[in-house]
Amino acid sequence: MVKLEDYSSNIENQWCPGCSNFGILTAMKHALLALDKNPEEICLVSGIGQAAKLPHYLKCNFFNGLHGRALPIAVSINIVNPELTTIVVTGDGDCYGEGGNHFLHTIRRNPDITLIVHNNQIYGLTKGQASPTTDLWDKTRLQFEGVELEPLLPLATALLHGCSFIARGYAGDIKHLSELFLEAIRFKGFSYVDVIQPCISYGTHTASWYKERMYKLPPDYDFNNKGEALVKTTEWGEKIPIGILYRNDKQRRLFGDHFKETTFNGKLTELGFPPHKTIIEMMEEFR
Ligand SMILES: Cc1ncc(C[n+]2csc(CCOP(=O)(O)OP(=O)(O)O)c2C)c(N)n1
Ligand code: SF4
Ligand SMILES: [Mg+2]
Repeated sequence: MVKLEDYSSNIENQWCPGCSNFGILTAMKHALLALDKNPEEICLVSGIGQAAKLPHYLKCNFFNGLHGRALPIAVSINIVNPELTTIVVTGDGDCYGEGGNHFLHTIRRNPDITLIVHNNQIYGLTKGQASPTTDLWDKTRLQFEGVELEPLLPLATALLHGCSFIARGYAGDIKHLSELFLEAIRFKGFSYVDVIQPCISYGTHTASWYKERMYKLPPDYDFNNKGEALVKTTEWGEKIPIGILYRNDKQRRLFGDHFKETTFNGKLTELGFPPHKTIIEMMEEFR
């Protein structure tokens, strides 16, 4: 039986005191505890940013790579070793800006991984430039006359590209958030949770701004209905829905299934590298 302490890392935390990222970290630990998996069965993958530091503060396998590039790494990890529970932890800049292309194409691939985006609507680590989700005309430390771009609607984008599990949580509601994480991780296929994460140092909105607008989707909301989900995933501003916005229970084909059916149906890690030839033998073929 796993205990909460099993996931505790002794790396010194670099987040601002009082940052809402701490709530996400606690929610993640509780979700992993409820999964009852040992730390060695989990792999967290991140890029660069405040959000991307989360794997440092949790004891399990992790890969901390380049800005915006967490998703392709996670897809590869999942293909090579599908037994690892692979979770990407990223920020709104990392995922929707620098990594925006990977966001779209990973949804199309449908690998069996979970994506968690700490959405503080700002570039936190680099001290407050606008991100793809900063609201229109919000003033930042760089865009001091206001942001003149319409914000991206990432949840609606995910829905339109076939993502089968789409949720939004709030970093301040740890119980609800850990339940969303648990459902997302258990979901077979690409699952995606965008987390409202107020940045108290550089964010354009306070925690109260979010609290006044957020509401939990009612129990009679039908998250299997794509039409209703389109309405909810585009709702932002006066009202902000949280909960599972969309779930497609008709399982889509997983990325890698075709390869398993036609080429190799085992764990790639068992093949070793290179699979059949040495690198020198392979290079000889190109001479
Ligand atoms: C290729 C590249 N471009 C830019 C940067 C600088 N940079 C580091 S973190 C960051 C923004 C991170 O924002 P976000 O993903 O929203 O994370 P947060 O810090 O807000 O959690 C940027 C632009 C970088 N490290 N690499
Ligand atoms: S800059 Fe914002 S997101 Fe980053 S640690 Fe500080 S409060 Fe948190
Ligand atoms: Mg951010």
